[in-house]
Amino acid sequence: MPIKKIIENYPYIAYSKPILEDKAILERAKYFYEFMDTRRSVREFSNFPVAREVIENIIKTASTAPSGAHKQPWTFCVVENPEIKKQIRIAAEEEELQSYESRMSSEWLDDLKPLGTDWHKPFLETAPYIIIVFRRIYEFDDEEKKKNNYYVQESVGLACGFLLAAIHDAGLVSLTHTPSPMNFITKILNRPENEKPFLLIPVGYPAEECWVPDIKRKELEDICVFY
Ligand code: IYR
Repeated sequence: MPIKKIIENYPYIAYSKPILEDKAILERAKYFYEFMDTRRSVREFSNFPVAREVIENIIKTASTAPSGAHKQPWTFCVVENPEIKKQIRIAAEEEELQSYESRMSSEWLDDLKPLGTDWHKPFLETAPYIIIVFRRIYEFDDEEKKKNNYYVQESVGLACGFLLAAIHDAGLVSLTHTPSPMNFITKILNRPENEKPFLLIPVGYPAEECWVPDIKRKELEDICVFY
């Protein structure tokens, strides 16, 4: 079999993966589930440094996610500069203070109580990096004409999932943080109009003493139906 061919004028490459035995497939599936089940959102970070190359590889993994028409409609801004981290913390805490004090419903606040969140966001300065994920709504073609991307929300969500898995795989921890509204980020990082902030993800090592809520995950029967 050839490894390359042209189909309808477009280049294709043969896709092949080693075929595993049933037992090996099951072992890997179980192992990966058990590994991913140890991932937790962490709010207490160490300031211990992480090599930039680690972050670069994690982001390359995120960018392997599928996306609408393979447009890869995402930009990952990595903030390591302490001054910029501080500006982000101040602006995020200003919004969060208002959210917690007046914008969020009492039902919402009650739902968050077991997670112990509040408007203080020290991790935005403590973590060695904040990865800020932007969704790119449109691009400019060669004639400077706007071209919309497709399924941007879904695509960027998938890339963030890959990103969190890669962070966990590297032995680091993260938090999916969504200060609301998030337009301050666009201004601080001076991002172009076609990019909208999607998620702030502090990344680093957990603090030496790090506590996470004792949450339980839903059972398979409660999340899955076979037909
Ligand atoms: N964005 C706020 C509030 C918040 C909302 C939900 I839903 C969470 O799961 C966690 C927090 C914050 O980051 O504190």
